[in-house]
Amino acid sequence: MPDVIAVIPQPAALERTGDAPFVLTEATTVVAEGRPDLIGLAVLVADLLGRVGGRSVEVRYAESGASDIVRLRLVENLPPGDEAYRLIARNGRIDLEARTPAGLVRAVVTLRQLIVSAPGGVLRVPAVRIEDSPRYEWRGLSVDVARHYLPARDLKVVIGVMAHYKLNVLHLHLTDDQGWRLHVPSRPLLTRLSSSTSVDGDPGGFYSAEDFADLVAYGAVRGVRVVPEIDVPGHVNAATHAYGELTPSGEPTDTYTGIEVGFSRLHADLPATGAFLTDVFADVAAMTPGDYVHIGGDEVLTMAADEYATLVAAASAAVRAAGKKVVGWQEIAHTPLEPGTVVQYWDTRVDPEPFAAAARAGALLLMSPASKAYLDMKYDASTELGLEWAGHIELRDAYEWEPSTLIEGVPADSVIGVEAAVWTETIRDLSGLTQMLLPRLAAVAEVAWSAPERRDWEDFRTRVAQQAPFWDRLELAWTASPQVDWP
Ligand code: TNX
Repeated sequence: MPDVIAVIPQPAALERTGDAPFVLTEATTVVAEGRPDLIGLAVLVADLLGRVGGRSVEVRYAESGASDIVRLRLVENLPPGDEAYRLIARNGRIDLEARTPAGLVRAVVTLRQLIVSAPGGVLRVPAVRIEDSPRYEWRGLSVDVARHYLPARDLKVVIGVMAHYKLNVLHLHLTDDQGWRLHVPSRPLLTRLSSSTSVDGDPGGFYSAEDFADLVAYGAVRGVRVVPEIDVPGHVNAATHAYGELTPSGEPTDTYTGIEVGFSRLHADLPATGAFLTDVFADVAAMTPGDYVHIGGDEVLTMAADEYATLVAAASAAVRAAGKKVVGWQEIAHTPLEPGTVVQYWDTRVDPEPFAAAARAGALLLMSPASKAYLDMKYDASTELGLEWAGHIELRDAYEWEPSTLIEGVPADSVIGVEAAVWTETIRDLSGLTQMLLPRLAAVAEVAWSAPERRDWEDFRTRVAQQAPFWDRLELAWTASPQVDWP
């Protein structure tokens, strides 16, 4: 019987070549050109092969010997895009080719998923030829670290899981009513006074500038960019608790550890508000090497439309002045937007026309439909954690949906990508988080990466079953959805 091939997300093209498989031996070495950006990656590949093989694998920086090698190479003859790659495995050698180091990272995780342990402890890679590139350039996961704080070491585990499924954007919801999680140099009281709280009186915490830079670097090596979200002009109780000047009375608000939404707000007519937005977004932009900063904009239930538009415009202007592009939750589509602004769609219960209008005006849509991609929704009524306001999301629900036709009147080429989201009102730690993410994150990742004609539920079901040993090896908690025959 041929070795099982179970790559997620499904590659654009994968063929078995019929050659003998590659066998990982004592003599296997990784070969790469000695460029700084390839050296780090070569070390990562060697480490990975060494870890699955239980022995150390060496790296060499010049072509020598044509056998027992895993070769990393930058080439041009590939489908367009930074993330396209080719993987050719056969007896004696594996070639990983891409246009950029980011593309090689995608090839490396595919290789990792192709390794099978055959009887006798032999590790092999079936002889295949894969040519692959993503459908969407934005394949994200949003994590709410405000309702419950998650230490940076846990976020690194999340980044590892994301990279394994070729997701490339970690969106961090860093601020909300319950806590402020990022140190902002110009407003030090935000973390000094508002970081120690979480939902239900659970412990809080925050990321220092160094923690954040370290996380960004950890993601960069794995092809994952960080998009920070500072949620305004609602969801701001942590800010108004730290700075009373942001409230009409001048008095700070009390801490909040419940899970209601929509009650807190900034005020456009207070003198401190403009400076707050300018300084905070300038600081956050300066900490962010990526192109995007998220301004929130969701669920402001106690504000007139014109004041909301004024505050969204002020936050957006601050982000743009700092050289970044703006992302906001779908409510910002009701305000005038600059072309290139990313509108993150989540609430499917509303009129689609404002999104169609925003797209006509040059906005891009990021698809996070709550009923498919909100991975804090319960799988079914028996799920211990999670909420239910957008319904239950079983694995198949997270898999079978089509981003390009989701919003009536929004053309396919206005869709920049797909993002899963996990809100943490009921999730207090990494184990809770991965129970909600796995296996559903793998499903959303395939929606984001694979062409629609390459997606097939029955086929996905059998591939996702093969992921369980990997999650177990990493000691990640996951949910045994009854829709899959787990091994
Ligand atoms: C809606 S979606 C929210 C969050 C909640 C989430 C719970 C969005 C932009 N806002 O504030 O945490 O539902 O599922």
